[in-house]
Amino acid sequence: KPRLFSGMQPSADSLQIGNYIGALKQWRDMQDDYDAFFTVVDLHAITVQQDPQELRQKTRRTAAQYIAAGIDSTKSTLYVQSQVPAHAELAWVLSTITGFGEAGRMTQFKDKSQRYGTDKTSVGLFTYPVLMAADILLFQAEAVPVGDDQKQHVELTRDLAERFNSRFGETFTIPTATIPGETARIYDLQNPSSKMSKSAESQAGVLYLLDDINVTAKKIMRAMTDSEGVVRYDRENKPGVSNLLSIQSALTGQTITQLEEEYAGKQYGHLKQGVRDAVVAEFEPVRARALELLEDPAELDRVLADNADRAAEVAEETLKKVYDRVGLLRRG
Ligand code: AQP
Repeated sequence: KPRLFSGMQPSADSLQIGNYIGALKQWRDMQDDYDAFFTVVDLHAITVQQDPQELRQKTRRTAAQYIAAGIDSTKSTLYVQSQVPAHAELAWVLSTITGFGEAGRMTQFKDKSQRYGTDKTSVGLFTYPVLMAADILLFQAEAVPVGDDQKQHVELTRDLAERFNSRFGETFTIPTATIPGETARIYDLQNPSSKMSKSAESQAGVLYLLDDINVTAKKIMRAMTDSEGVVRYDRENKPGVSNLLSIQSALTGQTITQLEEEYAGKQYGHLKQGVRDAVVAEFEPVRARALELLEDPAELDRVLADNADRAAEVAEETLKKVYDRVGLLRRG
């Protein structure tokens, strides 16, 4: 089977619906057709300040949400990034073939560094995409299912793989980002011109997988819309309504056009109720299962450790090849 790699940062207690639609849902749908590696990328999460106790909890919680959403750790490899040292080791090698200007063009870095200011922006945040390239290339992944916001990082990964291959000989498989169609990017419900983020400053417009279902329902009913009163998709002029349509479409599989027809002549309240019902139906069982899994952290840690062993085997093989190609003197 072809290889697949993807991951998410344990940067909050709960994943949000953008992570679910952009990544997790795709993962679940693809895991049967691929030899898949799903990682909780804790080394990425520490590129911004984290509380150490909380980080461990968030890492477990993220893993529990993967399993609760349907990732099967007997079919796919589900592990924690820092438990496989090859990630950091390959990242170093790749950083030596990454241009400073090239890394500086990444829009996620530009956005985040603007948010944090120069003093709080770490070098790690700058080299984040290089670590991501290492994650993907270690597993010789062909497919990388991500949300639209990560497309640029996967492009960089491809460039680095091609550069390494041409400089040192064929080593890496060139990966492709698989991005879910027109509904790939989900926006904040209160600020529909910005991407929804799990570590957003205000939680009012973020739909968290582990939120109480009533809280989720309320956030949807209070979502920002506009004064036109017509349910139609127009990302530029009607970002709030368009976002709600995207969410419902992604969860129910109905097209945007079908939804526009369904809501023709109806008010925004109807749209919000439709979205609420779709989200609640999807989230309720995932939330219940995740909370159940978190009641036995020792068992969860055991599954993660077993899976990390499996991942390390594959990763070590690639790393060894890379060290040889680059000319590092190996122990006999
Ligand atoms: N709003 C979104 N719409 C669609 N997809 C999204 N993803 C994230 N937000 C949206 C996808 O979720 C995966 C996990 O991403 P990550 O945790 O590595 O980091 P991120 O992209 O920075 O996600 P967040 O939620 O915004 O996290 P924080 O707040 O920690 O930065 C990726 O596949 C991403 O595309």
